[in-house]
Amino acid sequence: MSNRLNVAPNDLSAFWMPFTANRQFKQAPRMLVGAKDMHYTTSDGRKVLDGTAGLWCVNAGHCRPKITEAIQRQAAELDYAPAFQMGHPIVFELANRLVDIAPEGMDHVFFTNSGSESVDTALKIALAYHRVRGEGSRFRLIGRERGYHGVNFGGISVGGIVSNRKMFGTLLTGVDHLPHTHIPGKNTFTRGVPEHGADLADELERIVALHDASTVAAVIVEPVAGSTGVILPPKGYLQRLRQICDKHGILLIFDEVITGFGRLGTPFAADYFGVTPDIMTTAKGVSNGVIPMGAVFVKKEIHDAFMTGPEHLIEFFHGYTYSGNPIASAAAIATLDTYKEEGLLTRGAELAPYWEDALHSLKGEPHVIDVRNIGLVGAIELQPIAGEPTKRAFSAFVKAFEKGLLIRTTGDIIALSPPLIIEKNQIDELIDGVRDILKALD
Ligand code: PXG
Ligand code: PLP
Repeated sequence: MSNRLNVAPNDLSAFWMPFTANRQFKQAPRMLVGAKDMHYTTSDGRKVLDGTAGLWCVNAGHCRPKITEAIQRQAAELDYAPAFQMGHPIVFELANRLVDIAPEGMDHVFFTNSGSESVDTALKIALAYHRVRGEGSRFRLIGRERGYHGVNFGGISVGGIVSNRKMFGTLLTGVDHLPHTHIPGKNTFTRGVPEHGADLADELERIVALHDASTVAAVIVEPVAGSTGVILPPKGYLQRLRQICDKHGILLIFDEVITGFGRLGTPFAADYFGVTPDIMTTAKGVSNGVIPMGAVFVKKEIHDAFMTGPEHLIEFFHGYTYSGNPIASAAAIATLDTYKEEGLLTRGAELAPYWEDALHSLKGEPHVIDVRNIGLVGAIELQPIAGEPTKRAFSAFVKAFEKGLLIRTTGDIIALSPPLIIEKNQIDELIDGVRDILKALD
């Protein structure tokens, strides 16, 4: 017999919250109880404008009827089907739909349940791909400083966030890191992609020379780094990474967990920059964040390299209980329908100039030392309080929530990434709200 009745309904202690200051939160909880389109509703009945699409994932806005209905229908019809050695039609339909909108040549999809799982899946595909081709000596993975690739062991190994790595032992071996591309002295208050720094891609040549190309399997980067404060690739940088990878037979992985599904005003960042990776990791926007799902896109040649040997044997020893589960698949198809009907995968491009002007109008406001933008992403970097990094931005976050705005902060950077359905007057509301908060900050 459950003892649930003995637990006070407002007892917050059992849930160990992810990436949260648990003790602080539980003293003054910020609870969301409802959502519709651009807004959340709080437990005290207030409306909060969503300036972050949840956590960069609710690209079509909240509680969209088509997605809700698809989930309800699917849950009543086929709730779960085994993912291994069995199939159901919905996931095949979804894979075809995704390939249709993916960059040219990315013809196959492997399903996961999160960005972290997508990243570890992509790294494993890269290693195994070289091995099945008889190049098993390519075991090294190259990430980048300030990269975020989720929290699983592969992802934190190639990731470049010290606090996400330092507690967890030796991580994966054979990993090296490119330098990040944030160079404040040279690129400040840049509108869109910055001018300076394409040569930072040449560091890959140095790393390859050190280890020898015959040991390097793959390079993984976020085309635009989101989590560590919106760091843009300098003009020509991604093209140069692509060239160096090609020259040395190294796979290029784009982690598009944030940039995928319209965030930059194109379906994927690969489209925005005109650079096609070999493997592309996605999650978040694939299902509008509503049901956990991730999708790893793979070039035909990589997939086909596995399709050799006796046909009754499993080709790739990897997969999750919930890979492509029916309800997530139905949610994702309804999400793609919604994106299509409302033109959301390119709406960011229409709004980007307005968004850019609005963001850059914050230049000159108190504490603002940089503003960056691309597509429907923005970052406002604040001067940290001396000796107390992150405190100023966190207090902006708390004040914003009290004022009815959901913003996201990382370090002393405010990151904004609203649902792609945002209207111009809501952009004004968001940016003017941030302006008022900046003026009131210590
Ligand atoms: N890769 C990238 C590029 C990401 O941005 C992940 C992998 C991991 O995805 P999952 O689904 O395992 O969380 C991410 C996730 C933030 C923030 O505020 C960013 C993420 C997640 C939560 C918060 O910057 N990115
Ligand atoms: N741990 C145990 C004991 C399991 O049996 C399984 C899956 O069968 C897993 C972990 C992996 O779970 P998932 O497939 O949901 O990632």
